[in-house]
Amino acid sequence: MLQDPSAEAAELERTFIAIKPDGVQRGLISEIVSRFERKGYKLVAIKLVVPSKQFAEQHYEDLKERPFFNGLCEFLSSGPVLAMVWEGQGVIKYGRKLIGATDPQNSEPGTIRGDLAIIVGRNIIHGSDGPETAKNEINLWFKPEELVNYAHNSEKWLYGK
Ligand code: IDP
Ligand code: MG
Repeated sequence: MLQDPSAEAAELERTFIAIKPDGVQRGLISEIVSRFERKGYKLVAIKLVVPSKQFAEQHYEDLKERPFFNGLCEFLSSGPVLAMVWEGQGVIKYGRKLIGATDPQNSEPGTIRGDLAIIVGRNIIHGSDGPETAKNEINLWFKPEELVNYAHNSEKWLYGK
């Protein structure tokens, strides 16, 4: 049963995480990547990109009625963004916990935004907020061939199988 590849596939969960231009410019890439890596999640895709404004608008489409939408999209497209896909059991929901509340004024200490950011407009990181958005965002930012399927040696220690 544990050897059944279809059972393994059912457990596979992936989320889209991006370090925004402020996080990149502030030299926080390794700090942020290491928090996901040390938790035990598996990095399956990573690239540094400068998204166009139109691409940023697509990414944040659900926020287009909000007053900060234009500034947000201007900012996301203002410089390099580190786009990543992380995999692991529960990574979508727990990834959001690692990131912390949207407004760093409300993010708990110990979270990425709580420890490393001060204002909501410069909160350094994005993470998918659910399974549907994770799927859409991964498809928006990455081509299928950019996602790397591989076994990680740590998995048997992380998951006990
Ligand atoms: P999230 O990034 O925690 O998922 P969302 O509500 O999806 O939060 O908002 C997307 C991004 O828009 C936030 O990360 C933040 O950069 C920005 N944002 C959200 N609310 C405000 C606001 O009230 N003023 C300015 N920027 C905001
Ligand atoms: Mg969001």
